[in-house]
Amino acid sequence: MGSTSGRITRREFVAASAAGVVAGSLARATWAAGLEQSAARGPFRVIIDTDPGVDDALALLLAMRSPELKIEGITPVAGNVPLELTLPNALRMVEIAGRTDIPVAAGAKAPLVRRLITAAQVHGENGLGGAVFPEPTTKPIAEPAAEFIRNTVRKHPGEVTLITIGPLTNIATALNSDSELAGLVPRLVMMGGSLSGGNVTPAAEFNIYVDPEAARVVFQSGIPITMVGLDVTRKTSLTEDHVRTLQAGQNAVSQAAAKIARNAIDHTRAQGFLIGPNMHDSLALAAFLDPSILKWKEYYVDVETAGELTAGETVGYSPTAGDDQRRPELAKQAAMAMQIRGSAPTLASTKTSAIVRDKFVPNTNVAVDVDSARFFDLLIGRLAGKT
Ligand SMILES: [Ca+2]
Repeated sequence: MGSTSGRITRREFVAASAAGVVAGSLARATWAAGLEQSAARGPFRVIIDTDPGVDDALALLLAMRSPELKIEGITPVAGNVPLELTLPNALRMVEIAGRTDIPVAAGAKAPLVRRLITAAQVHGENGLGGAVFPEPTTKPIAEPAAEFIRNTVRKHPGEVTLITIGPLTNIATALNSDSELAGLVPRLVMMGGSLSGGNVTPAAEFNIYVDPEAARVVFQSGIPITMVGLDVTRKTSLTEDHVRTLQAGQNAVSQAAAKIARNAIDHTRAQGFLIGPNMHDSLALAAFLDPSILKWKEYYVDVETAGELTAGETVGYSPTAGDDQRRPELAKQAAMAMQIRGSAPTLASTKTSAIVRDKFVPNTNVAVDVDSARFFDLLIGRLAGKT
């Protein structure tokens, strides 16, 4: 959808983004249909951007056990713990899965413009909840993550889905380096955001909180986005039964997953929580593998970057959310006329209007409900090697 040569102007970019949203609706339809036929169509090319991270580790193992995926590469980023840990943790996972054929490219050490805030209190000092695995012997490729993402997308235009389960720094860096790149990405599936309150602050989910400016680049890029946020991941909880099933699995992936899961549950319990840890990142993978596990609703989503308390909040606009229902014959008309409104301009600002966009155009398919039992059947079944 972008112009084919040279830098594009702001006007062209806006036009391309609008076209991208329309193309995105089509892509969404073919995406879901395509997955049903995936056995016949062969695997989907994906890049997994990640900050392992306890649930990242399980998500990576799930991905590497999923024949629907052709994993072009894994791109660790700083997030749950610093890059000095997320990079070797990603390498450990490819070694455990026997998938050292998958390139791992080192990503950003820090967010675009902010200091790195980690979640070591949740993921343990080593990022894997204290589960210890040997030092990896596999090395990352020489190409940095953002370059790897750009080159891989350019090599297979329209084919590489980005699955992001960490802060979006690597993706934003790739998009900022190449104004046509967004138009070549068919879809980005993220664990991130929330339309029902945050987990790091009352407003923000961790992945968006860490690098809100990067998240904003992604949401405004025109790439059709699938958002699997706290609205649904909070409804997943790992149990003792899941761990027992993993422990019974007679393969390296199952045993490693059991060890990570065991530590994660113990850690959660030690903190006094009544239910096991949420499987945030694996649910994003599952959403790509089988979208029918979740329920979806289209929103225009943007990211708060200016707030002193709310940076990283994902704000979802929908003509059918919030307002009282109208008579059906007026509802469609009102939806078409709905403007995207931001905060009122201050007296000191040169802006005079609160209107951000003239008209509602969805950019994100947001997961709003999940069948948790079906999700765990997929996750635990594949990790344990039963399916
Ligand atoms: Ca993560």
